[in-house]
Amino acid sequence: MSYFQSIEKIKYEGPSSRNPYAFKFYNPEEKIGGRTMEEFLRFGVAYWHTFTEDLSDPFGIGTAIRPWDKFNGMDLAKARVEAAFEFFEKLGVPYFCFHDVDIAPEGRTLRESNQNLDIIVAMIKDYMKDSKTKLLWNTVNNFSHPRFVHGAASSNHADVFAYAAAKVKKGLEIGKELGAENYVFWGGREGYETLINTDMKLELDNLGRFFHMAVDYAKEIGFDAQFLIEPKPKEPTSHQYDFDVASGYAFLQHYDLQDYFKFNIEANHATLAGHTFEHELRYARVNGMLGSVDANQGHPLLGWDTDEFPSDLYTTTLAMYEIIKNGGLGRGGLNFDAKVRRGSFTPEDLFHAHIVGMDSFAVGLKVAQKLIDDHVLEDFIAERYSSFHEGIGLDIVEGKVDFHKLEAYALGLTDIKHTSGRLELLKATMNQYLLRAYAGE
Ligand code: XLS
Ligand code: CA
Ligand code: CA
Repeated sequence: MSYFQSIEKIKYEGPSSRNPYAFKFYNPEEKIGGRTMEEFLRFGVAYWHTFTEDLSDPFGIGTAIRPWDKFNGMDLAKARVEAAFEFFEKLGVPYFCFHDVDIAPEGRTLRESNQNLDIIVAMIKDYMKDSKTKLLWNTVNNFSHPRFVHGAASSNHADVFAYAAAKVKKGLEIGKELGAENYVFWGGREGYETLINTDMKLELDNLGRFFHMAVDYAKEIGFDAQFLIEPKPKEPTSHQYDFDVASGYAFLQHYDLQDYFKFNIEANHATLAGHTFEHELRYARVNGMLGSVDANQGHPLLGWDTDEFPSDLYTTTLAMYEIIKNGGLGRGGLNFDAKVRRGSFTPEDLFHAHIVGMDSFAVGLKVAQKLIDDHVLEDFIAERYSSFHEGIGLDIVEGKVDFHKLEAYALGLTDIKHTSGRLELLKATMNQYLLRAYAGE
């Protein structure tokens, strides 16, 4: 049975194509900086937003019309797997990602939930044999069910800590079974609403213990995926413990976990934290902690996690700049943790959404590579910091001075000459590079 019968395989047709079911910029075989776009971008489809999501919001029920709507329970779970692999094939994506509850319904007991998972995981494994699409990462949903009302590993209730551990244990086993490249921990409800009922120290220590147990269990079963923490500052709790990369990195170092984790950076979470997407990528990169990316975008006027498909070329360019400078994402990829808008409820919209996301990152890759090849930002930045390349600056960098020497030097200064930061000139140059890529140059 076909779920997307009217849609053919999406092909690259180039910037002038008017075919809505074609890539205009994403050309999987095109080589950029020595690697094909497909190898470099490592796109992934988020199972939850594409196959499970019904597009409901706090003010209205779901609007999504999906060809698998007629099924229920385990039949629905199976239909979604069939639809998913048809979608992956038609879109030509190399990866997908899921939470446990996206692929199989929860049972009345943990045992029953695990049995449901076993059936669907076996089915997915079977489909993966004939598909080029692999598992970028999996995770477990330890936040939706009422048992997680006060958190999971940071819950006040020890039974919930145990239940959450059992679910992650199963998640790690599933990751191993399906050959996942990474395993993600997003905070979910790991945070708090108010300090007047919260033991923050115990919650943080418990989170640290939980992650160590996960590391130990992965080692025990020989699951060698890269572990990833996905920071988010708020939502659902008002204070999430993994606020951003900087606070997440401090947490990992404090609990001696920094060697086992990297970060999965989501664009919308970065902006919720009051940062740019590229800030989070840079912070992770310069600390050797950039693992993977949740490729989406927030709405500039809304203060919550809208998870829109990425279309802002300026941002995708700056993001790809960081990723190229990182030497790629290694085992990570660009997962479209993004959902179509509530008004875009047809199955066709799922294709349009992924096409705009893939094309936007392809443009970002091309423009960023060109900027790097031409040393546009590098030369300017090197010149801007040139005072550290010689004299007192070089002595500072090489650790040859102390406050006494710096004071003696400063006392002899009469005039400090600054140069312009040339922000507007650099933005104009960026626009030039972006428009040249649009013209196919
Ligand atoms: C929610 C998160 C979540 C993680 C995986 O805001 O983005 O979907 O990516 O649990
Ligand atoms: Ca995410
Ligand atoms: Ca999100």
